[in-house]
Amino acid sequence: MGFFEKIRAGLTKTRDALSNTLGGVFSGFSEIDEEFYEELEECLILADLGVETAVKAAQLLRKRVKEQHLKSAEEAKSALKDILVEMLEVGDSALNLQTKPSVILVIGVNGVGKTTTIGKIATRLTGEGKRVLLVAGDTFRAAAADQLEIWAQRSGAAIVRQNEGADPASVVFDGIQSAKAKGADVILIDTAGRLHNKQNLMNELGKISRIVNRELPQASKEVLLVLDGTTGQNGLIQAREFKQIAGVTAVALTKLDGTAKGGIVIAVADSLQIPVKFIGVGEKAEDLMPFAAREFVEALL
Ligand SMILES: Nc1nc2c(ncn2[C@@H]2O[C@H](COP(=O)(O)OP(=O)(O)OP(=O)(O)O)[C@@H](O)[C@H]2O)c(=O)[nH]1
Ligand SMILES: [Mg+2]
Repeated sequence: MGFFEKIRAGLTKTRDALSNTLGGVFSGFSEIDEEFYEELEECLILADLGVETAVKAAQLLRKRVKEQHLKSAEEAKSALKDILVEMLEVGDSALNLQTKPSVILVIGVNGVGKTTTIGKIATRLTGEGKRVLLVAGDTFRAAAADQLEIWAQRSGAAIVRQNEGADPASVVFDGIQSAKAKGADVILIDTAGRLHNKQNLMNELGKISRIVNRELPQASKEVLLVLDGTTGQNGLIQAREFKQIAGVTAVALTKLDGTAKGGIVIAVADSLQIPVKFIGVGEKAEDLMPFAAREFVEALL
Protein backbone atom coordinates (compact mmCIF):
# COMPACT_ATOMS: atom_id res chain seq x y z
CA MET A 1 0.00 0.00 0.00
CA GLY A 2 1.34 3.43 -0.91
CA PHE A 3 1.66 6.30 1.47
CA PHE A 4 -1.50 8.10 0.41
CA GLU A 5 -3.58 4.90 0.40
CA LYS A 6 -2.42 4.19 3.94
CA ILE A 7 -3.43 7.57 5.26
CA ARG A 8 -6.73 7.20 3.43
CA ALA A 9 -7.32 3.76 4.93
CA GLY A 10 -6.37 4.99 8.41
CA LEU A 11 -8.77 7.89 8.14
CA THR A 12 -11.67 5.88 6.72
CA LYS A 13 -14.01 6.57 9.63
CA THR A 14 -13.49 10.30 9.55
CA ARG A 15 -13.71 10.42 5.79
CA ASP A 16 -16.93 8.43 5.74
CA ALA A 17 -18.46 10.71 8.34
CA LEU A 18 -17.35 13.80 6.48
CA SER A 19 -18.50 12.58 3.11
CA ASN A 20 -21.93 12.00 4.60
CA THR A 21 -22.14 15.45 6.11
CA LEU A 22 -19.78 17.74 4.23
CA GLY A 23 -20.39 15.87 0.98
CA GLY A 24 -24.05 16.70 1.42
CA VAL A 25 -23.28 20.37 1.90
CA PHE A 26 -21.10 20.62 -1.17
CA SER A 27 -23.49 18.71 -3.39
CA GLY A 28 -26.68 20.05 -1.83
CA PHE A 29 -26.09 23.71 -2.49
CA SER A 30 -25.94 25.07 -6.01
CA GLU A 31 -24.98 28.50 -4.74
CA ILE A 32 -23.03 29.69 -1.75
CA ASP A 33 -25.41 31.38 0.64
CA GLU A 34 -25.63 31.96 4.37
CA GLU A 35 -27.29 28.60 4.92
CA PHE A 36 -24.37 26.91 3.17
CA TYR A 37 -21.90 28.41 5.63
CA GLU A 38 -24.04 27.48 8.60
CA GLU A 39 -24.25 23.86 7.53
CA LEU A 40 -20.57 23.78 6.70
CA GLU A 41 -19.68 25.06 10.16
CA GLU A 42 -21.87 22.43 11.74
CA CYS A 43 -20.19 19.62 9.78
CA LEU A 44 -16.75 20.83 10.76
CA ILE A 45 -17.73 20.95 14.41
CA LEU A 46 -19.11 17.40 14.15
CA ALA A 47 -15.77 16.24 12.73
CA ASP A 48 -14.20 17.62 15.91
CA LEU A 49 -12.51 20.72 14.61
CA GLY A 50 -13.96 22.40 17.67
CA VAL A 51 -16.18 25.45 17.58
CA GLU A 52 -13.35 27.97 17.49
CA THR A 53 -11.45 26.36 14.63
CA ALA A 54 -14.61 25.50 12.66
CA VAL A 55 -15.87 29.08 12.88
CA LYS A 56 -12.45 30.36 11.84
CA ALA A 57 -12.31 28.03 8.84
CA ALA A 58 -15.77 29.10 7.71
CA GLN A 59 -14.82 32.74 8.21
CA LEU A 60 -11.69 32.37 6.10
CA LEU A 61 -13.74 30.63 3.44
CA ARG A 62 -16.26 33.50 3.36
CA LYS A 63 -13.44 35.92 2.77
CA ARG A 64 -11.86 33.83 0.04
CA VAL A 65 -15.14 33.22 -1.75
CA LYS A 66 -15.67 36.97 -1.85
CA GLU A 67 -12.14 37.88 -2.89
CA GLN A 68 -11.88 35.26 -5.59
CA HIS A 69 -15.51 35.59 -6.74
CA LEU A 70 -16.15 31.88 -6.29
CA LYS A 71 -19.61 30.82 -7.39
CA SER A 72 -20.09 27.08 -7.06
CA ALA A 73 -19.95 24.81 -4.04
CA GLU A 74 -17.30 22.81 -5.90
CA GLU A 75 -15.04 25.87 -6.04
CA ALA A 76 -15.72 26.50 -2.38
CA LYS A 77 -14.66 22.95 -1.58
CA SER A 78 -11.31 23.38 -3.20
CA ALA A 79 -10.85 26.73 -1.40
CA LEU A 80 -11.76 25.07 1.91
CA LYS A 81 -9.08 22.43 1.32
CA ASP A 82 -6.48 25.14 0.80
CA ILE A 83 -7.61 26.89 3.97
CA LEU A 84 -7.40 23.71 6.06
CA VAL A 85 -3.91 23.02 4.70
CA GLU A 86 -2.84 26.53 5.67
CA MET A 87 -4.31 26.10 9.14
CA LEU A 88 -2.33 22.87 9.54
CA GLU A 89 0.97 24.36 8.45
CA VAL A 90 2.06 26.01 11.66
CA GLY A 91 5.72 24.94 11.58
CA ASP A 92 8.18 22.41 10.24
CA SER A 93 6.47 19.02 10.13
CA ALA A 94 9.77 17.08 10.10
CA LEU A 95 11.60 16.19 13.32
CA ASN A 96 14.58 18.35 14.09
CA LEU A 97 17.39 15.79 14.33
CA GLN A 98 20.35 17.87 13.23
CA THR A 99 22.85 16.90 15.90
CA LYS A 100 24.37 13.61 16.93
CA PRO A 101 22.88 12.71 19.26
CA SER A 102 19.50 14.40 19.03
CA VAL A 103 16.88 13.97 21.72
CA ILE A 104 13.16 13.30 21.49
CA LEU A 105 11.38 13.51 24.83
CA VAL A 106 7.98 11.87 24.55
CA ILE A 107 5.22 13.01 26.92
CA GLY A 108 1.48 12.69 27.38
CA VAL A 109 -1.14 11.27 29.75
CA ASN A 110 -1.45 7.54 30.31
CA GLY A 111 -2.62 5.25 27.58
CA VAL A 112 -2.40 7.73 24.70
CA GLY A 113 0.22 5.69 22.84
CA LYS A 114 3.57 7.15 23.93
CA THR A 115 5.48 3.87 24.10
CA THR A 116 3.96 2.57 20.88
CA THR A 117 4.77 5.81 19.09
CA ILE A 118 8.36 5.59 20.31
CA GLY A 119 8.57 2.05 18.95
CA LYS A 120 7.21 3.19 15.62
CA ILE A 121 9.56 6.17 15.37
CA ALA A 122 12.50 3.94 16.36
CA THR A 123 11.57 1.48 13.61
CA ARG A 124 11.44 4.30 11.08
CA LEU A 125 14.79 5.75 12.15
CA THR A 126 16.69 2.45 12.32
CA GLY A 127 15.23 1.73 8.90
CA GLU A 128 16.98 4.89 7.72
CA GLY A 129 20.23 3.50 9.08
CA LYS A 130 20.29 5.60 12.24
CA ARG A 131 21.52 4.37 15.59
CA VAL A 132 18.70 4.75 18.03
CA LEU A 133 18.68 4.49 21.81
CA LEU A 134 15.49 4.13 23.83
CA VAL A 135 15.43 5.36 27.40
CA ALA A 136 12.88 3.81 29.75
CA GLY A 137 12.03 6.97 31.68
CA ASP A 138 8.68 5.50 32.71
CA THR A 139 9.74 3.83 35.94
CA PHE A 140 6.29 4.11 37.42
CA ARG A 141 5.33 0.58 36.32
CA ALA A 142 7.68 -2.36 35.81
CA ALA A 143 5.78 -3.40 32.70
CA ALA A 144 6.55 -0.07 31.04
CA ALA A 145 10.24 -0.85 30.54
CA ASP A 146 9.39 -4.39 29.40
CA GLN A 147 7.07 -2.99 26.76
CA LEU A 148 9.77 -0.60 25.59
CA GLU A 149 12.28 -3.44 25.52
CA ILE A 150 10.07 -5.36 23.10
CA TRP A 151 10.02 -2.33 20.82
CA ALA A 152 13.81 -2.06 21.10
CA GLN A 153 14.16 -5.65 19.93
CA ARG A 154 11.68 -5.22 17.11
CA SER A 155 13.22 -2.04 15.83
CA GLY A 156 16.88 -2.87 16.42
CA ALA A 157 17.32 0.03 18.81
CA ALA A 158 19.40 -0.12 22.00
CA ILE A 159 17.72 0.44 25.34
CA VAL A 160 18.73 1.80 28.74
CA ARG A 161 16.54 0.91 31.68
CA GLN A 162 16.64 0.67 35.46
CA ASN A 163 14.43 -0.88 38.09
CA GLU A 164 10.86 0.06 38.78
CA GLY A 165 10.71 3.12 40.98
CA ALA A 166 14.10 4.44 39.90
CA ASP A 167 14.46 8.19 39.42
CA PRO A 168 13.54 8.84 35.77
CA ALA A 169 16.09 11.65 35.55
CA SER A 170 18.81 9.20 36.56
CA VAL A 171 17.72 6.77 33.83
CA VAL A 172 17.89 9.66 31.38
CA PHE A 173 21.37 10.55 32.63
CA ASP A 174 22.50 6.94 32.08
CA GLY A 175 20.88 6.92 28.68
CA ILE A 176 22.73 10.03 27.58
CA GLN A 177 26.10 8.65 28.73
CA SER A 178 25.40 5.42 26.89
CA ALA A 179 24.36 7.32 23.76
CA LYS A 180 27.58 9.30 23.84
CA ALA A 181 29.67 6.16 24.35
CA LYS A 182 27.92 4.25 21.57
CA GLY A 183 27.66 7.15 19.14
CA ALA A 184 23.88 7.02 18.97
CA ASP A 185 22.17 9.35 16.51
CA VAL A 186 18.84 9.69 18.28
CA ILE A 187 17.77 9.28 21.91
CA LEU A 188 14.07 8.58 22.42
CA ILE A 189 12.90 9.08 26.01
CA ASP A 190 9.73 7.38 27.24
CA THR A 191 7.99 8.95 30.24
CA ALA A 192 5.23 7.99 32.63
CA GLY A 193 1.77 9.22 31.81
CA ARG A 194 0.36 8.37 35.17
CA LEU A 195 1.66 10.26 38.15
CA HIS A 196 0.03 11.13 41.41
CA ASN A 197 -0.78 14.66 40.45
CA LYS A 198 0.01 17.41 38.00
CA GLN A 199 2.65 19.00 40.21
CA ASN A 200 4.38 15.65 40.38
CA LEU A 201 4.38 15.30 36.63
CA MET A 202 5.60 18.86 36.18
CA ASN A 203 8.49 18.30 38.59
CA GLU A 204 9.49 15.08 36.89
CA LEU A 205 9.40 16.48 33.36
CA GLY A 206 11.26 19.57 34.56
CA LYS A 207 13.99 17.45 36.08
CA ILE A 208 14.36 15.33 32.94
CA SER A 209 14.61 18.47 30.80
CA ARG A 210 17.28 19.95 33.05
CA ILE A 211 19.39 16.79 32.79
CA VAL A 212 19.08 16.75 29.01
CA ASN A 213 19.97 20.44 28.73
CA ARG A 214 22.90 20.08 31.09
CA GLU A 215 24.36 16.97 29.47
CA LEU A 216 23.60 17.89 25.88
CA PRO A 217 23.41 21.68 25.73
CA GLN A 218 23.96 21.88 21.97
CA ALA A 219 21.72 19.00 20.91
CA SER A 220 18.59 19.24 18.77
CA LYS A 221 15.69 18.57 21.08
CA GLU A 222 12.09 17.78 20.43
CA VAL A 223 9.39 17.56 23.08
CA LEU A 224 6.81 15.36 21.40
CA LEU A 225 3.36 15.44 22.96
CA VAL A 226 1.31 12.34 22.19
CA LEU A 227 -2.45 12.82 22.11
CA ASP A 228 -5.11 10.16 21.68
CA GLY A 229 -7.17 11.25 18.68
CA THR A 230 -10.26 9.48 19.98
CA THR A 231 -10.50 11.70 23.06
CA GLY A 232 -11.36 14.68 20.92
CA GLN A 233 -11.62 18.07 22.52
CA ASN A 234 -10.43 16.68 25.88
CA GLY A 235 -7.08 16.08 24.26
CA LEU A 236 -6.93 19.76 23.50
CA ILE A 237 -7.27 20.64 27.17
CA GLN A 238 -4.45 18.21 28.03
CA ALA A 239 -2.35 19.67 25.27
CA ARG A 240 -2.69 23.20 26.64
CA GLU A 241 -1.53 22.01 30.06
CA PHE A 242 1.47 20.15 28.67
CA LYS A 243 2.35 23.09 26.47
CA GLN A 244 2.62 25.22 29.59
CA ILE A 245 4.52 22.64 31.60
CA ALA A 246 6.96 21.23 29.12
CA GLY A 247 7.44 23.50 26.13
CA VAL A 248 6.01 21.13 23.55
CA THR A 249 7.63 21.40 20.09
CA ALA A 250 5.69 18.70 18.23
CA VAL A 251 2.51 16.68 18.45
CA ALA A 252 1.70 13.09 17.49
CA LEU A 253 -1.97 12.21 17.22
CA THR A 254 -2.63 8.51 17.67
CA LYS A 255 -5.54 6.12 17.09
CA LEU A 256 -6.99 8.09 14.20
CA ASP A 257 -7.93 4.71 12.71
CA GLY A 258 -10.43 4.31 15.53
CA THR A 259 -12.33 7.57 15.28
CA ALA A 260 -14.61 9.52 13.00
CA LYS A 261 -13.33 12.69 14.60
CA GLY A 262 -10.02 13.10 12.82
CA GLY A 263 -10.73 16.81 12.51
CA ILE A 264 -9.11 17.09 15.92
CA VAL A 265 -5.77 17.23 14.08
CA ILE A 266 -6.77 20.58 12.60
CA ALA A 267 -8.06 21.84 15.95
CA VAL A 268 -4.79 20.91 17.65
CA ALA A 269 -2.54 22.54 15.07
CA ASP A 270 -4.64 25.68 14.85
CA SER A 271 -5.39 26.29 18.48
CA LEU A 272 -1.97 25.32 19.87
CA GLN A 273 0.13 26.58 16.96
CA ILE A 274 2.37 23.54 17.40
CA PRO A 275 3.06 21.40 14.33
CA VAL A 276 1.59 17.92 14.15
CA LYS A 277 4.53 15.74 13.09
CA PHE A 278 3.03 12.26 13.15
CA ILE A 279 -0.32 10.56 13.01
CA GLY A 280 -0.91 7.04 14.26
CA VAL A 281 -3.32 4.92 12.25
CA GLY A 282 -2.90 1.50 13.87
CA GLU A 283 -0.94 -0.57 16.36
CA LYS A 284 1.82 -1.89 14.12
CA ALA A 285 5.28 -0.47 13.58
CA GLU A 286 4.42 0.82 10.12
CA ASP A 287 1.20 2.50 11.24
CA LEU A 288 2.77 5.86 11.90
CA MET A 289 2.66 8.46 9.17
CA PRO A 290 4.92 11.49 9.05
CA PHE A 291 2.44 14.29 8.83
CA ALA A 292 1.85 16.05 5.54
CA ALA A 293 -0.90 18.67 5.60
CA ARG A 294 -1.92 18.45 1.94
CA GLU A 295 -2.08 14.64 1.92
CA PHE A 296 -4.04 14.70 5.15
CA VAL A 297 -6.64 17.10 3.83
CA GLU A 298 -6.91 15.26 0.51
CA ALA A 299 -7.41 12.00 2.39
CA LEU A 300 -10.09 13.61 4.53
CA LEU A 301 -12.17 15.42 1.92
N1 LIG B 1 -5.61 1.53 16.92
C1 LIG B 1 -4.53 2.15 17.40
N2 LIG B 1 -4.04 1.79 18.60
C2 LIG B 1 -2.94 2.43 19.05
C3 LIG B 1 -2.29 3.44 18.31
N3 LIG B 1 -1.24 3.88 19.04
C4 LIG B 1 -1.24 3.16 20.19
N4 LIG B 1 -2.25 2.29 20.21
C5 LIG B 1 -2.63 1.33 21.30
O1 LIG B 1 -2.95 2.06 22.47
C6 LIG B 1 -2.61 1.32 23.64
C7 LIG B 1 -1.77 2.16 24.58
O2 LIG B 1 -0.54 2.42 23.97
P1 LIG B 1 0.81 2.69 24.79
O3 LIG B 1 1.86 2.96 23.77
O4 LIG B 1 1.06 1.63 25.77
O5 LIG B 1 0.41 4.03 25.53
P2 LIG B 1 1.26 4.85 26.61
O6 LIG B 1 0.94 6.29 26.41
O7 LIG B 1 2.68 4.48 26.54
O8 LIG B 1 0.59 4.34 27.95
P3 LIG B 1 1.18 4.43 29.47
O9 LIG B 1 2.61 4.02 29.42
O10 LIG B 1 0.31 3.53 30.25
O11 LIG B 1 1.03 5.86 29.88
C8 LIG B 1 -1.90 0.08 23.13
O12 LIG B 1 -2.80 -0.99 23.11
C9 LIG B 1 -1.47 0.45 21.71
O13 LIG B 1 -1.35 -0.68 20.87
C10 LIG B 1 -2.85 3.80 17.03
O14 LIG B 1 -2.38 4.69 16.30
N5 LIG B 1 -3.96 3.12 16.62
MG1 LIG C 1 3.97 3.77 27.99
